Amino acid sequence: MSTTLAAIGLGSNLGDRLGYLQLASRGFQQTEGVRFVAQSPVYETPPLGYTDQPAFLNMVLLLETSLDANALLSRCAELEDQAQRKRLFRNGPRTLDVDILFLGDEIRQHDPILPHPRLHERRFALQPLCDIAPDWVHPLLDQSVCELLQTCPDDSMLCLVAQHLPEAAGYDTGLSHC
Ligand code: PH2
Ligand code: MG
Ligand code: MG
Repeated sequence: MSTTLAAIGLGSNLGDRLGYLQLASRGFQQTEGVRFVAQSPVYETPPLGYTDQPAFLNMVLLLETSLDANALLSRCAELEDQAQRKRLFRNGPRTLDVDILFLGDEIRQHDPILPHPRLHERRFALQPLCDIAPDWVHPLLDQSVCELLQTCPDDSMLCLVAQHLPEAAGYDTGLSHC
């Protein structure tokens, strides 16, 4: 069966943020048709866009998958539901956001739009992606993730809070000194 490499962006800025990232990571590890390849470090990032909301934790997962774009999007939505995500308003605070950033070199104009339409404008997505897949070339912009990061107009300060997710839930990472 043919498989594709997917880059998945995770974000959380409500409640047990690290726990929600873990929920998503474990959820994908238990998904049929998905093989877990790599996880980025976890960063604390200032909210971009609508700024009157708490800081986010962001990270990226690399998955090898036989799922197509629609099936992968459904799985992302299921994991957001498991985190009791409430859609308050667009770009508002959320327990868990799970976005497909890349699915191989697939280009799509409809949900899920691929590559993610705002990936190249967002340091909170480009930095963790660059940590684990710097040479991945954006199929529309024809630049590597690393090059996109260097020219990214977003100059947010990201704070590295963990090299990887802790194994056990509820782990104290001492996020407060960020
Ligand atoms: N997600 C958004 C809007 N703004 N800012 C940060 N720092 N991290 C996010 O994940 C994020 C955001 C919409 O999905
Ligand atoms: Mg998002
Ligand atoms: Mg989303």
